[in-house]
Amino acid sequence: MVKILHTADMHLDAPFTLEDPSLSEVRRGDLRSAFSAMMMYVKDNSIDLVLIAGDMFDSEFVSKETVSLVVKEFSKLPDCKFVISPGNHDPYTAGGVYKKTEFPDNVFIFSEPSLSYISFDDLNVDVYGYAFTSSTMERNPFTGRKPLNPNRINILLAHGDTSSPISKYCPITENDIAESGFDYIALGHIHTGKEPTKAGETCYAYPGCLEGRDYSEAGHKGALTGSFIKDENGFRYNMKAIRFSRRRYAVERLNVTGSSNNDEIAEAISKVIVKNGYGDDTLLRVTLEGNVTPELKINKKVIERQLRDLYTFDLIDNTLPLYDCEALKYDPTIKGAFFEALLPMLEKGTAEERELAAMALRYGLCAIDGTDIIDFE
Ligand SMILES: [Mn+2]
Repeated sequence: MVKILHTADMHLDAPFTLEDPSLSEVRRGDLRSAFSAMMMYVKDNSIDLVLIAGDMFDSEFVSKETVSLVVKEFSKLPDCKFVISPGNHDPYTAGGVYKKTEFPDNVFIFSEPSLSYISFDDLNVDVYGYAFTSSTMERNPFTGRKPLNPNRINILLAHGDTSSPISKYCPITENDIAESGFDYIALGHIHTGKEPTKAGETCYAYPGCLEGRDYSEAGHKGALTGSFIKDENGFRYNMKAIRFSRRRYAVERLNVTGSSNNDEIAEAISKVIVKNGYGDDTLLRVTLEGNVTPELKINKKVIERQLRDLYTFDLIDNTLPLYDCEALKYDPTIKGAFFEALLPMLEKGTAEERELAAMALRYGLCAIDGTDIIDFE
C-alpha cells in the first residue's frame, strides 16, 4: 500500500487583490500557513508520496522567504517523496525558480515538455509527467503513450485542462484519459476540487487549489489524500478530500423583497450566516436582490454591525425600489412625477439602466426631502 497526497495550484505568493493592502499580506500568509498545515498532515500520516500537479508557485519568480519555506518543509520529511510537474504559472525555465533552487534529494521535478518518468522501486510506483516550459502548451504529451511496466502503480502527474479540447493549457479529453493506461492521473489547473472519478480503467482527479484567492474560488479548499494498492486483483484506490485552507470565500444571493429597513435585511443575512456556519474564517459577500420600499436606504455599516463575527463582509445591493410604491406612483407632487419618469427604466431597462435608475430615485427622493443620503446611519 502506498500513501498518497495529491495537491496542485497552491499559487504561493499569489497577489490577493483586496481593497485593503494589509489584508492582502495576511492572505498571502494564510496561503503559506495552509501549505505548512498540509506538510504537517504529510508528516503525521506518514505519507509516502506527494504529487504536486503544477502551479505550486504563482509565477516563476517568487519571494526568497517562500522558496526557503518550501525547501525547509520538504527537507524536514526526507522519507517522503515529492514529485512536481510545473504548470503554466510556474513553468520550468532557465531563470525560473525550479532551475535556480537547490531542492533536497527527496524532491523530483519534471523539466521537459515531453513525457518522462521516475521509478520508485521501494514503492512499486512509476510516476510519469512533464513540465510546462512556458505559459502555454498546445497539446498534451501523453496521448498515444502507455506506461511501460503494467505491474507498477502507474501514475501520471499532469497540469492540464479537461474543460476544453482547444485549451491553451494542455488540453486533456476524457478519451485521452480512458485510453491512457494509467492507474491514476493526478491533475492540476482547475481550482475547483472534485472527488476522483474514472474514465475507462483510469482514475483521475483535480484536488482544487489550496486556499481560495477571491470570491470566484469560494468554499473550503485542500488536497486529496489516501492510498493506492496494486496486486493480483488489480489497482484500487481510496482517496478523500482534506481541508487545509485557513479561510474561505462565500457568496450568497438573498432576495429581500418587501424589506423596509436595514434591521430586517440584517436578520435575513444572519439566518444565512447561521445556517451555513459562517464565522471568523469567512470572507462573505452577499448580493441583495428583489424589490424594496423606495424609502429604504440600504446601509452596509448598519447591517454589518448586527451580524456575528465574520472575517470580512461585502455587500452588493442589486435591489430595486419598487416594493409598495403605489403611494409614490400616485403622488401629486414632484416626487410622483420624478418616480413616473424613472419607472420605465426601473421596470424595463437593462441591468445597468435599472441600477442607475434605482440610484437616481434614491438620491432624488433624498434631495427632494432634504435628507442627506450619506448621513443615514
Ligand atoms: Mn494552471
